[in-house]
Amino acid sequence: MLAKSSHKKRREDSDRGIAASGGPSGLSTSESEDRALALSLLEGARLYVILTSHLCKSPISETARLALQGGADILQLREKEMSDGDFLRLALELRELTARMGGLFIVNDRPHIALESGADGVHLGQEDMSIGEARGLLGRDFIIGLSCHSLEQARQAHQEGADYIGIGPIFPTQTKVASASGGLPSEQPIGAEILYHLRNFPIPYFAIGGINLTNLAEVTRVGAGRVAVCSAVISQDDVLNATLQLSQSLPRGGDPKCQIKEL
Ligand code: TZP
Ligand code: MG
Repeated sequence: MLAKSSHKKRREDSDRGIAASGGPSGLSTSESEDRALALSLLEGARLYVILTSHLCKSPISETARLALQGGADILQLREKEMSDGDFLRLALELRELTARMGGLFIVNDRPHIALESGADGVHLGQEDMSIGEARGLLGRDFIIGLSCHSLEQARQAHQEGADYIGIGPIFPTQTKVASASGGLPSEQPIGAEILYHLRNFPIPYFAIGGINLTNLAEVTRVGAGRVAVCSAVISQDDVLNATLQLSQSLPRGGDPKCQIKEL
């Protein structure tokens, strides 16, 4: 987790209307340290859990607590329908929880709430604002992640300065419901093979979409040592055990690509 003082400082800077990129040089010493710390936590992260209230079987904060206890490294708050006010209240709660228990906290879609809540970063989709725009609002210290659905989008995300990507959906997922017209491209499963082609990708990539304990080996065997899950954790009766099992099945320490098998 980032030092509480750094979360607090970001909120204060934001209250004064100072983007986190700081002064004319863009990076003050402490902000550089914050970024280095955030990136090292991101590098070490293996299990990324996405929280959406209506998919949780228990209250979302309890689900979040159990997920962290079970070994989740990153929590993302993803609420498509919620008002900004309710989202902010929840984000502040999750910020406090992740800071206390250890874990990065990422806000889906709403950069202003990422700033306001002192989150560690924001996660954007292909249809959201650009990485450059988000960076301008949030500054260098914030982690910016992007959802990608192809190798081309992945390379582009890296070029544009994303800190990590989510790549998927790898498997069919009920969490992103396909539209009646057969689903948007971003909702069609793309299969695990793409992960093999990402094995030397320069920034962390999280395999996402329909991943659970049963099919986890299909992604780890092609080098994806980082996964993002929603229903496999938050919709389970026993969130703690579900998280523990996933977390313990992912390689910890060293290079997550160490398990790669040739296709
Ligand atoms: N982006 C691609 S698939 C997906 C998102 C947000 C949903 C992941 O949910 P689940 O339940 O792990 O399939
Ligand atoms: Mg989005």
